[in-house]
Amino acid sequence: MRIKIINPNTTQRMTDKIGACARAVARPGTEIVAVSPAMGPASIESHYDEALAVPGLLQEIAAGERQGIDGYVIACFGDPGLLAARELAAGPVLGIAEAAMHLASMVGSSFSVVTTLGRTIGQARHLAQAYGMDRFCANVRACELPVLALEDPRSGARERIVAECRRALEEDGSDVIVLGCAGMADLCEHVADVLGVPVIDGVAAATQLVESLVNLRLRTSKRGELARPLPKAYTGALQGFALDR
Ligand code: 5HY
Repeated sequence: MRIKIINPNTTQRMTDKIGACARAVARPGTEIVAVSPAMGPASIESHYDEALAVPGLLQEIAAGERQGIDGYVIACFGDPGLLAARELAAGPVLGIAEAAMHLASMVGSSFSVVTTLGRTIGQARHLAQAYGMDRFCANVRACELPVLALEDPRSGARERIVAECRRALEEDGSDVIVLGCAGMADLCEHVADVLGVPVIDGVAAATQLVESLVNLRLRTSKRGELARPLPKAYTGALQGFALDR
């Protein structure tokens, strides 16, 4: 089975880390292809960044359809372009926020999301609502860390994330932690060891869930809303996005 993990930001160092974390949980026989699009933002920290990350992400989905990819993971906690990607792909597509929240709801009574910048809290809350996970989501918190600080060993990111996760358990009444950025994937085990509660990284969660869906031969239904988009012309910089059928 071949699974494509798409980091919609263009920071290759983070993509390499995400790929390594996915391979660490993938089953034998699963090939993980981890990519960043040729175009997009260096990090995604706003609605503007998210919107501009989607065309590159969709180019990678379209390429995956030509490469015989069985399933996809969108490795950004905003799950940007998830439904558009599902329309384009035959196989299953999961977002890391969606996967992490669903697994969190199965191993505790409520979870807290710990994310990077405060300005992304709204998007995480919005996704919890959209996925019907808001009744399990005790709170969404931020460490006020820029996403790319996660790639800088001198930033003290790990200590700040552990501290915020500890505060979440003390103040939110939650018993599970969801890490709110793909760039935190490599910290999951450490945070779980320190705090002694389930800590969920969406990259690992989504990788295993996509594997399960493919194994169960479950693919996105093309009957209604998520059917392949109808062919039409796109102009300007988007000309290349026209679909043949
Ligand atoms: C992410 N941004 O997972 C999100 C995290 C965030 O570039 N990768 C990013 O803060 O929304």
